[in-house]
Amino acid sequence: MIALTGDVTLRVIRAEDPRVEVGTIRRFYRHGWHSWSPTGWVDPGLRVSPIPDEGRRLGHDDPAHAFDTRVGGSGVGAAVDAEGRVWLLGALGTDARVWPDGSTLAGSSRAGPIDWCVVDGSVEGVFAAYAAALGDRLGRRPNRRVRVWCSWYSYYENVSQDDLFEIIAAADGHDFDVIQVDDGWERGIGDWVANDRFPSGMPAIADAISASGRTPGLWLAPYIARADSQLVADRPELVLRDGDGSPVIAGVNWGGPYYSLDPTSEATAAFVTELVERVRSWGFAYLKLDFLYAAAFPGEHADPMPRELAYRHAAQTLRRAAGDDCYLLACGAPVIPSIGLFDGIRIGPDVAEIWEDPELTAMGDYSGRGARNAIVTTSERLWLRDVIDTDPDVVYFDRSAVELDETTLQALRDLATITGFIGTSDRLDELDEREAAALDSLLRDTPPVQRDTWLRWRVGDRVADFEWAQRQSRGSAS
Ligand code: 9PG
Repeated sequence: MIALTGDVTLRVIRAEDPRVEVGTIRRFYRHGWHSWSPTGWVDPGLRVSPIPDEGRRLGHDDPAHAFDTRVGGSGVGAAVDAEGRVWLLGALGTDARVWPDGSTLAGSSRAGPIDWCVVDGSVEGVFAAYAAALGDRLGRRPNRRVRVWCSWYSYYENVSQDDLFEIIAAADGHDFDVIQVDDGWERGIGDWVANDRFPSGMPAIADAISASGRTPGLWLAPYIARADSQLVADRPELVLRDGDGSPVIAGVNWGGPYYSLDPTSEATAAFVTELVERVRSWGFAYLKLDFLYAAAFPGEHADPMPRELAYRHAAQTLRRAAGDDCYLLACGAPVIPSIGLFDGIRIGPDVAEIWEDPELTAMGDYSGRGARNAIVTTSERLWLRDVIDTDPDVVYFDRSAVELDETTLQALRDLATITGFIGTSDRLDELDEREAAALDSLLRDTPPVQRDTWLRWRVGDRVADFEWAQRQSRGSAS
């Protein structure tokens, strides 16, 4: 099939190991595996070093390529040739990898022969054509403008019901659609019952949010469980195992390792279905489903299948259990396999009150918290907004709570306007008048948004250029 739209030529080929002859490859578009994984245009000869810290390494990018020394990407890759023409090789199936190999773009799929898009033309044109093809193949959910208050970036894991009741009151007069309780409400990762800071129980929180006219939102990490959770003690059969029968560790956080649950086992599907139905019955209609990459980890599946196909099963289980009218935001999620099943997806690492964490930068980990990592990865993934809602993570308005300069805060606001996914975590009653006005203007105004070049946008009458963030010492990564 060959389609020509404007300046773009698109072919669909079926192959297990496609090769696209480019000629001299000047730049390579490396697409990170999941929400937090580094993404962007890099030197094709870039040497990458494994992240030395094992816990960080596990949550950083595709574990099957954690020790690669050459650059490669997940699902899609692109190259700029000597004349400035862009060539894109992008999977229309799962389990695909693309990397620069001499004068070619090389691909392979662990799922066997799959369909691939081969597109050439302008950079905006090739990504738009690929996004359209992905939507046709994997499905599209309605595109929505989302205005959400989320508890994470002010309260973190200490959030309490009293904090929520205060925020619900303080949100009065601000145009939020969703108030979302993040990590910190649960007894433990895997043990999805309200903890002591929520003595009234989660239905009371959902009721209070609903009564204020907003959609109640809740954070869950349904496909992981902490090693020391009650779930792992009671239901060890849910845990994904490796070839030796040991639990698969998907990462280290919350002070210890957490395991993947086997997304292909009927027992896990029943557990996840019951969990999602339960939180839906509490009244939550917006779910931030986090650490989903764990459902695409390698392991001995109960029903053997390629691991991103297993992830797609997990996504289907979540959608079926939540129902069509529940907003599902995927986070820490393999990006391409999330299309069509989730309403939105986080497309970068966590924003933070700091520009970067020097310790993470020193180990070459650009998937960690920090405004720089979030701005760089998100601005390189904006092509996805054609096919799925894209969440750039929160904007800060309370200047006293952050170490970020005005340029950075403006970039976060611009990314929110461009994506139409507007989030904040600020303690609303601590905003001064000017800060509250800035929040309201972001929530209410819909200035026209237009793309000038890959990283330069027009937002109303302003230019939003994300190039400067790239130049702020991301080492050799971009
Ligand atoms: C809650 C948070 C917030 C946030 C998510 C996600 O690598 N790590 O250890 C790691 C920890 C937390 C994290 C990302 C990576 O953040 O993106 O918005 O919901 O979980 O725990």
